[in-house]
Amino acid sequence: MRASVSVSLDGFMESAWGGDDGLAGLDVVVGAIADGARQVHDQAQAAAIEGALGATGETNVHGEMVQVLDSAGSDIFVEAMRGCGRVAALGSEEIEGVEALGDGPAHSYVVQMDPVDGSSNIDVAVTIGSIFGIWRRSPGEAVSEPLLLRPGREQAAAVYVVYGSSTVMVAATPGAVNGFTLDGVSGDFVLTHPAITIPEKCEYYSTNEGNFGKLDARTREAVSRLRDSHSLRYVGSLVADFHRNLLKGGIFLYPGDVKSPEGKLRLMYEANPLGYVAEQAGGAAYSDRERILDIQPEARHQRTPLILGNRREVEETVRIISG
Ligand code: AHM
Ligand code: MG
Repeated sequence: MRASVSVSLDGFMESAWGGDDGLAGLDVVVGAIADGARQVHDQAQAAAIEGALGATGETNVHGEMVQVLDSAGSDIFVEAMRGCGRVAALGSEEIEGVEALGDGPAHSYVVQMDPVDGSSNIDVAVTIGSIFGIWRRSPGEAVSEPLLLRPGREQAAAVYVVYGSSTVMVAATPGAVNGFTLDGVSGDFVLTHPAITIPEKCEYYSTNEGNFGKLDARTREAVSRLRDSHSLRYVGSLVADFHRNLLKGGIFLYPGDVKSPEGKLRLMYEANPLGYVAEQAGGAAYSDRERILDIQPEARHQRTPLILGNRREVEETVRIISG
């Protein structure tokens, strides 16, 4: 396995945000995410050989089994965020409390992450991901819980990484969404998907059809309508399903059901960052009733229904679900 060294992000400075002074140091944060992603990529590739598959035997704050790679990925990104010197506080799907990383003037960002998304796919060599929402911190702002309870529309940037047949990092900054592919030889991320916009045509829908019987009547109607007019693709890793829909055109749904009205996915670690990417690429993200980025969070680990992707299909689906 390669030693941890800084990776270069080909073209990020030029392609990202057009030199917005309000985002000084963002390239350092995104570079640290890239560095962590390369390490997670290496660990995922080697996991079976090094006996690092399976569960740790512990459960996380959501009551879910923690996989060995969940735990390793969390440690890698906590260290990457701490080490970059620009992140004041970190919230994580895998960590109950707030990680306070620094309160100096350079610590001008707050990050919330799902370090390893799609954990149930690790043991079967299917695509997984990592997700990051990045908010600004004003100088002197206290590093405590309220700093991490801000709506998604205030994000400065959002990033996800998909570890699939190749490893791709997608970074969204105001008005720009760019994709960088990991060069397995040099360890650098190379700009391969400049200026991503979600296609007008919605080819696919992605949802867990096995939950159909648990949905209310209006949500069933919305899913049935998509079923009749679109091809189904469902990996069961949110990042993988979203990435396909972003590049090829599609809609992802994880609605609430009769037993779990708020669904399964987490507002701060999954819905907000991917909602931000979707909107910057011309798409949309809603719960069953409102724009994801406008939800005022009440708890860092709260869940939300999520309808994400092609703007026209998202709006029509929300219209049906909300009656
Ligand atoms: P995780 O973050 O603990 O891996 O769980 C979230 C995952 C998403 O990646 C995916 O969209 C969803 O759970 C799949 O759930 P289900 O198996 O119920 O379809
Ligand atoms: Mg997840």
